[in-house]
Amino acid sequence: MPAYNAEKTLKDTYNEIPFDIVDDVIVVDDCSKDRTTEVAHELGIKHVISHAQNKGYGGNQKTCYDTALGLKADIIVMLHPDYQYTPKLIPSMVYPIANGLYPVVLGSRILGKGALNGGMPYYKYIFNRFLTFSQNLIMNQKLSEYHTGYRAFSAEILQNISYHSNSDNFVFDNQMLAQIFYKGYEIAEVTCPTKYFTEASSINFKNSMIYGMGVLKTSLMYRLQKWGCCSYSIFKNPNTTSDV
Ligand SMILES: Nc1nc2c(ncn2[C@@H]2O[C@H](COP(=O)(O)OP(=O)(O)OP(=O)(O)O)[C@@H](O)[C@H]2O)c(=O)[nH]1
Ligand SMILES: [Mg+2]
Repeated sequence: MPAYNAEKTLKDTYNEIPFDIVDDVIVVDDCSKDRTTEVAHELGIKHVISHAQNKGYGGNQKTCYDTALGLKADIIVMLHPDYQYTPKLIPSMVYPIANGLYPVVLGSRILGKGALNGGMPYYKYIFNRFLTFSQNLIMNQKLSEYHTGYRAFSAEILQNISYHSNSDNFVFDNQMLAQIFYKGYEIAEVTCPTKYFTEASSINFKNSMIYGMGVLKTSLMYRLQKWGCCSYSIFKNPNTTSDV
C-alpha cells in the first residue's frame, strides 16, 4: 500500500484484507503529515517503511515493489490505503495470476457501474473515459480503464519492466501499463466497486490535468517506440540497454 496521509482510512482497508491468502502487508509512508506510520505500527503491520522525504506517488510505489521483490513475493497487489477499493476483491484478482492465466489483473471501476455508483465526480469519469478511449486507440489495446489504483502483478512482471525509470508522480501507474503491453503481456480486468468519501484521498483538478497530459504522452511514447522511431528508457529492460 503506497500511503500518504492515510491515518483515517488505513485501518478499515487493512481489516478487510483476506489473510487466508495474503502472506505479507507492506505499507510505505511517503513522509505523511499525519499519523500514518504510527497507525500502521499499531495495526501490527510487519513491513512499514517511512520515507524521510516526500517522493511522490510513483516514488512511493518504487519502494513498495522493491520491498515486495526483496521478500520474494510471487504475486504483488497494489492497493490504495484510502479505502476506495475493497480488499475483498483480492482473491478474485490473484487467482488468474496464481493459475497462470494472466500475469496482471486490474480492478476496474468502469466495467459495470462502479465508478458512478461510488460517487466518482463527473469530470473525473468523463476524463477517464476520454483518456481510456485515446489510449486504446493509440496503443491498440482494449482495457475498460487505465486509471485504477487496484492492481495485481506476478513477480515476473515487476522483474521484467524498468519501473525505476518511471516518473515519481501519478503517471507512474500509466507508464507501468504501457511497459507491460510493450513487453507483450496480457492484462485482465475484474469489475470493482469504489467509493468516494471525505476521508478518502482524491487527486485534485490541477494534478488531474498534469496526469492527463502525462498519460497521453506515455501512449504516444509507446507508439513511437513500437514503430522504432524512438528509444525511451522506460521501455528498456531493467539493468540493460536492450528494448526487448
Ligand atoms: N506518495 C504519495 N502518495 C500519495 C500522494 N497523494 C496521494 N497519495 C496516495 O496515493 C493514493 C492514490 O491517490 P489519490 O489522490 O486517491 O488518487 P486516485 O485514487 O488516483 O484518484 P481518485 O480516484 O480521485 O481518488 C492514495 O491512497 C494516497 O495514499 C502524494 O502526494 N504522494
Ligand atoms: Mg483515491
